[in-house]
Parts: sequence; C-alpha cells; structure tokens
Amino acid sequence: MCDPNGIGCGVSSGGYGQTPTPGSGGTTAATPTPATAASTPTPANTPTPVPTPTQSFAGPTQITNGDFETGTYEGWTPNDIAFGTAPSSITQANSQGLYYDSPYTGFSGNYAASSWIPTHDPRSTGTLTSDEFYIANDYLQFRAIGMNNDQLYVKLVVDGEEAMRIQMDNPGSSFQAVAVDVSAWKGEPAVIVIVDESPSRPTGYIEVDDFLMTDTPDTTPLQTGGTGSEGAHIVPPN
Ligand SMILES: [Ca+2]
Repeated sequence: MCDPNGIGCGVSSGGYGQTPTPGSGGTTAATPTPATAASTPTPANTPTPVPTPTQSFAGPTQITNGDFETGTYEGWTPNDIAFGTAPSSITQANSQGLYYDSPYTGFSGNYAASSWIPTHDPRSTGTLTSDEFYIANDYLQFRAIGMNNDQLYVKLVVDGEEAMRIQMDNPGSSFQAVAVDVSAWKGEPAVIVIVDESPSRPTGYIEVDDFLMTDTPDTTPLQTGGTGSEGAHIVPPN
C-alpha cells in the first residue's frame, strides 16, 4: 500500500529517498502524479474498516418488545391469567387509582407487564415468557416491583434449563432497576420467564418493565447471595 499522501510510492520505486515534494515525484516512471492522487476521495480518512463482529448468532441478541411499548405481548407469551392478554397501561392505572399504595413511578413509556392490574386480583397466577434471544452482552437489566416472596421471580432459562432466578424485594409501586451478570452464558440461546405463582394477597404480584441486554447497566449488578436490599436478589435456580 502506498502512503496515503502518495509519497511512499515514489520512495519504493527508485533512489529518491529524500523526495518529499510531490512535484519531483513525477520524474520517476512508477509514481502516480500527486495531483491525481490528491483529487481522489481522501484516502487518509477511509482505510479504517468497520469492525466486524467476532461472533455471529442464529437469532436476535436483544429482547423483543422488552419495554412493552407496543402495547401488546409481541415477543412475549402469557400463560394463565395473571399477566392478562396485553401489557398494562401504567399511566392509565395511575389515573384510575389502580395501584397498591401510591401511584406508580420508575416505569418507562406507558406500558409494563403486571400480574395485578389485568385482574385486579393479586391472587391470580401466571407466567410471561419472552421469545428466544442469544446472549451477546454481559448483563441483563430490567425494572421491577414485587414483594420478597419465593413465588414471585424472574428466571433466565438458558438452552432449556433454568440458569438464574431473581427474586424480588421491592414491594410498593416504584419500579426499581435490577441488573445481573449473565456473561457466563454468552453465545447461548435464552428466554426470560416472569413468574407469579403466589395465590396470596394483598401483595402477591410482580410488575416488570424495560428488559434489556447491555454491557453497561444503569445500576450495580446484583451479587449472588445478596441481601435483597437492592430491590431483588439472586436465589438458587430450581
Ligand atoms: Ca414500558
């Protein structure tokens, strides 16, 4: 390759080791005229190739409709009745007073998945399962509400097996950011399952929003064996 300025080309063709001036380069047969080289589209700015991913995946690497803002469960599959047939409008729930103790805060947009709003009954149970995606980032992040109850949790299923279970510890109405390190499963296919198998009242419900795969989480990732003071804690998978 020639030097972007065309100078190096001349050097290689003859004894002009000291020929920096473009004009004199024209005296050697092999050297393109500098004027022509200079008129071509700025080679100095173009040689950096776009970095190519080092790993390719057989499917999406992001969670479809992770913020539920389509207003539908596109990308998700509800089972049983708790999560309803579509995400819940949190702004509408606030305007109607459909919250446990105080208006919802900490959600994004308008919609979230709730196992309380669709039925108005915290005793309802059900699951919500994401479409499959491939883990390409170090962290899974989301926002959640749910009391500390071993029947309310988010689980990560990797290649068909439960890999991680995240139990809530955030009662009330304020969505709290949760992040967990999933780098151990990079490259693997996964789904997220939100589980409400709690028939208790009044706080047997879970509400989630903003599922996202990222390398730069917004909050300190949970540590295995944490206390739950971060709003959630990792418990042994079943
Ligand atoms: Ca949302």
